[in-house]
Amino acid sequence: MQNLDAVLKQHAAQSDIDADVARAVNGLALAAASISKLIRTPDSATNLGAIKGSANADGDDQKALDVLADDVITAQLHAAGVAIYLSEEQDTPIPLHADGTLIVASDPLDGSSNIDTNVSIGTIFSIMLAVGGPLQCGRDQLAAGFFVYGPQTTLLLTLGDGVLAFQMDDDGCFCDMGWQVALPADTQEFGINASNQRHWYAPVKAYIDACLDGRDGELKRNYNMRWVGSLVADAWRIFRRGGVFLYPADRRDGYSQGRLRLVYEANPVAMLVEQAGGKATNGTESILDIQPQDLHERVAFIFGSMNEVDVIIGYHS
Ligand code: AFP
Repeated sequence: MQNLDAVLKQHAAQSDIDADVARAVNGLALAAASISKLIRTPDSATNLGAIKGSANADGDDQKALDVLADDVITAQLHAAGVAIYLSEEQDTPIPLHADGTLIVASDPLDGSSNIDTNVSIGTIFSIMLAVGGPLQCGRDQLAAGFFVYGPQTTLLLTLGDGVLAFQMDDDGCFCDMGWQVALPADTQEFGINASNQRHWYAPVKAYIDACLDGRDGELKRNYNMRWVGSLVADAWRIFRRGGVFLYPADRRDGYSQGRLRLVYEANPVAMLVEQAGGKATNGTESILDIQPQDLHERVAFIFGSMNEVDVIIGYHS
C-alpha cells in the first residue's frame, strides 16, 4: 500500500501547481499529526476544551485547541510556501508568501464542542489557486479533504480524481487504507440535529416526518438516525456506509443560512462527496456552484447518498 507521501510525489510529478498542492497537503498532514498527538497526550495541566475568552469571526467561543490547531496549521502552511491562509479562527485572510501560488482554507478544529467529551473531532481543508482570490466557487478547488481525530487518525483526500483514504500510524505516517471510496447511492440512514425540528422549514420537516413514518409512510421504508455533532465524524460514517447529512437553514436567529460555513466546511466536503459519487446541495442548488460573497458565510448543507439526496431535493421543489 502506498503512503500519502508516495501518492503526493506521483501527483507532484504532473505539474508545478500539483507540486505546490502536494507540498501543501504534506504540510497539513504534518500539522494533523501534531494536533493528533496533542489530543492524545495526557496533560492534566492543559484543558484543550478550555474557553480562551476570545471569539472567532462568527462570535463562537474559541477553545484552547481551536487556537493551538490554527497556530500549528499556519506554521506548516508557511513552511509549505502557501500564499494565503483562510481560517475559521481568523476574521480576515492571512497572507503568508507573496510569491505563493495557492490559497488554503481551513476549519482547523471541527467539532470544538466535542473536544472535552472524547468524541471524534477533525480538521477540514480546501486548496485553491491564489489568482482566483479568497472567494471562489467550490468547483474551482484543486484539492480538498478532512482529518478525523478519533479512535484512529484518518484522512480523506481528493486531488480532483476520486477519493483516497489514509490512516496514520504511530510514526505519524499516513498509510493508504486500500479502500475504494465510493458513496453508496441509496440509504435508510439520516443525520440531523432533531432538537431544532420546531425551527425547520416545511421541506425538511416533511422529509424527516416521512422518514420517521417508516414503511407505512410515503417513503415506504424504515430509517435509522445518527448524529455525532462533528461534521467530520458524521461525514466519515456516510462515506463508509452511506447516509444523508442535513444541517438546513431554519428560523432561529443567525440560522437563516444554516450553520456550516461554505468556504472551509461545505465546499471541501462537497468536493469529496461528488468525487465519491454522492451529491451535495443547499436543497435547490449544488453546493459547488454557489458563489461565496463572504469568507465566513453559512450555507444550508445537505449531502450524501445520491438517490436519497435527490429525494430531499424533491421535497424542496
Ligand atoms: P463546533 O465546532 O462549534 O462544535 O460545531 C461543529 C459543527 O460546525 C459541525 O461539526 C457539526 O456538524 C455541527 O456544528 C453541529 O451543530 P449542532 O451543535 O447544532 O448539532
